[in-house]
Amino acid sequence: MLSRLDLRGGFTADALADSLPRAALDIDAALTAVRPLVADVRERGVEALLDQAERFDGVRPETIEVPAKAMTDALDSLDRDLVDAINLAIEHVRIGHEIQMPEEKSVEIVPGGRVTQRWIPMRRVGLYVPGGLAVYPSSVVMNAVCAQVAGVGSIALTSPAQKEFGGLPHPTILAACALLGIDEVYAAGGAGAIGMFAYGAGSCLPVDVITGPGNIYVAAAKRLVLGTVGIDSEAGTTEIAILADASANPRFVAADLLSQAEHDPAAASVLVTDSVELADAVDRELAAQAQATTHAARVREALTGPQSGTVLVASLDDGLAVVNAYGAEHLEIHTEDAERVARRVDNAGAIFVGPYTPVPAGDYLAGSNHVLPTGGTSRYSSGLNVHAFLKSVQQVEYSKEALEKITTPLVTFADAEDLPAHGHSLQVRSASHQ
Ligand code: HSO
Ligand code: ZN
Repeated sequence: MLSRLDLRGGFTADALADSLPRAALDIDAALTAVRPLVADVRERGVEALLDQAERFDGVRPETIEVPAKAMTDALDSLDRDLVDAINLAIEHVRIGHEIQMPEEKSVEIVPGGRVTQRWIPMRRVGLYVPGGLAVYPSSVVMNAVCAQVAGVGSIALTSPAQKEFGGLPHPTILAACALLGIDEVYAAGGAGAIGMFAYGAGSCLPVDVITGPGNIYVAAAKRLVLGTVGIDSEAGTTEIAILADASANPRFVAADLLSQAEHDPAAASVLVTDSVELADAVDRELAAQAQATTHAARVREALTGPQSGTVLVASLDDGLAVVNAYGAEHLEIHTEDAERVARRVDNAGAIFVGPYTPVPAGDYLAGSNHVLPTGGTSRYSSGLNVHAFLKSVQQVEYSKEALEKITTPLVTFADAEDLPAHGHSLQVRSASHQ
């Protein structure tokens, strides 16, 4: 079922990244499309947002502000088992993110001269939650809990207006907000909503950081406003790679490849293995499981698309080179001694170790975050974590005696850069230079 790339004859590290299955994204075209939408919101504020909702979501909300009652109503009518599941996710994700909080550290550089590393939460953040095909209350949890654990004081959330809900965001999104205690919620989606967060519109004041997944237009709009605000890493169409050897269970492997294919016809499912027998068995399983699954058409399109496939390698070492070059959003390890193998992975949004840690566990309840870098960007960026909502400040304090100790070398340094006034600012304080 999956196409095959046979690298058992070997490969060169340089050519590897380009030869692997990967979706092509035209972010430049998206940037051109979203530029006027963001500019319009910057100029006309709420009116522009309402116009864009009418045009793209097919409904013109009465206002962009979601009333508190809409959120409590949504929670009241939510299935109780789902309420329990969301609450469990909140609890697990909170615990999983609390360990990310950095500690303030302080060091004495010279006696009486100290540098302290402080961590300060962002004052105000904007969380984007997509609508449309994908309505994910789990993404509300991932974004909001992370911001709350970081200690952000002001959290706003936006999600597209839905026609069938009278111009409000989807009720499960609103119910999740109620459970999380998020009361500033907007009915606005797409690039315009990113403009709203960056520049403010109506009662929505500008934020300092925007996070959250979205389609390519949302991603492009976030790139556009970067500099005015901070953004998290780009979380695009979902990807799963699985590194497996002959010991893997093909039913598990197939089920996991299929689970992410269910998100989107453009989703990528990639198997990397040194076992042809396993690859064949996974193909057989995929064919059977894909037929029986609810979103069969979408799954089939994703699994047979050019972004998905099996990569055959000569050895586990080669498999590791392949997964490190690919840098998947999600990487599962189904090998002997999986934990040791996982430690050799440098590039992945998140790593799922062993046969009983499927990606969907992390999508909802494992306690990790599911907003993860896609498209190979795990090379240089991380999954959503508290650092997206924190900044560090170095606080510096020297005593008279400590400053005296660095005066002479500093003056030498400053003179070498032809900046004598720098040296002078120390000399005026120095007993030995007066
Ligand atoms: N796998 C998606 C997240 C998600 N799955 C939400 C289910 N709901 C991207 O990591
Ligand atoms: Zn998922």
